[in-house]
Amino acid sequence: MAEPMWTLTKKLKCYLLLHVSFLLLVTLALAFFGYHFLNLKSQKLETVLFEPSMVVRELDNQQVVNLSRGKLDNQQVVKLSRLLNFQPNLLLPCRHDVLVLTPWLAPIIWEGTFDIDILNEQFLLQNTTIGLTVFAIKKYIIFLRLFLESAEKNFMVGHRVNYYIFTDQPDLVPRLTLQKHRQMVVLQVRNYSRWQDVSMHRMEMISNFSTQRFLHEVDYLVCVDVDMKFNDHVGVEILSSLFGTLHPGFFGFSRNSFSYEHRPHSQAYIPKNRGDFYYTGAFFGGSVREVYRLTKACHQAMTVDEANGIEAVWHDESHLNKYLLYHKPTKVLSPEYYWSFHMLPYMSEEQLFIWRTILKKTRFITILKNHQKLRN
Ligand code: 48C
Repeated sequence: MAEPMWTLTKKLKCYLLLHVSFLLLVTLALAFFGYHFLNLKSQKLETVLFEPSMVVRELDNQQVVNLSRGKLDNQQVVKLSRLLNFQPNLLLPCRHDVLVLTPWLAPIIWEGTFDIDILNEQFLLQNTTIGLTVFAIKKYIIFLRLFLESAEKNFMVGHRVNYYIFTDQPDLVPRLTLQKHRQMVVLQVRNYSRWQDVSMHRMEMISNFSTQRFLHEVDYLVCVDVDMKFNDHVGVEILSSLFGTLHPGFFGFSRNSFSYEHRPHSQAYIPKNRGDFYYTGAFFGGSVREVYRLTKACHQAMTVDEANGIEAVWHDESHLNKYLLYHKPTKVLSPEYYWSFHMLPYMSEEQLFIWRTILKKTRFITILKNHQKLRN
């Protein structure tokens, strides 16, 4: 039976009212949950944005308490030490007496230019392993014990280190008890009658072993001379993709007096009035990949020179300088990292005064005064 109109209208109004109320409730509910969801999202985003980076994290209060009770591992100790470090002063340069940045924005490492606690934390958290290559061939084997003992005391302390010892006399390599996370790898290699050839073929052997072993075993390579001693801290501050070390004998001199190879038909040729710095062949390094490229290029260049009947004036060191001129190092080590007290008698008063002023550390030092006796 048909319903009176007014009844229908009333029912319609009730239906519409219910429908609108329902929609209103749904809208309110959506608005409520939507607000909280977005709010949570923004909080999460903020956390992610401002969460400490992987590399450096700060300890929470409980960890600080644990530290005071001696319950933290060395990585956490490193982190806490960072909290106690001073804030860098933007208006006060760390060194005003020496250049600390190259024109290509590579840092030049001097005492006072780095905070070792921050750097240790960064490299520890990346579980970095450093390979130290050293050659002890023929009579140079006698330097190995002091070299290794001083490395145990001052080289990359607290980090993972592989000592790669290239020698023709493996039985004479001293067997030291090493710190935790360090190992000694003895690599038997041939010798050469001329000391120049021994020195130059280091590039070939480092490049060969870089692909065979180093690429899979370590993150960085540090390649040094053996007639040396680690006299003070040498740590992760030196690590970068590619680094060279300033030779103290040419420090502050015009590049025209650098002992570059100036004969055009040598592969190590550098024209007069060219050059940035004079780097020593006794201390260089970088990532395995970059050291492989450097040593491979230098070995190839020396092979070409040999075929052309020419030998660069300072052998592998000349080729290293050529390479680093055209492949700029990403970090430069100051003469703190290659110092020879044997040079002092040959220095002028002015030079001695300058060194007394700027040289705050002698970290890696020569221990052989006269090479000739040993080489003949
Ligand atoms: O191991 C040897 N044996 C040699 O007869 C000649 C060089 N060498 C290696 O080459 C040593 O590691 C030397 O330290 C290095 C070349 N460097 C020197 O002779 C001086 N430090 C300049």
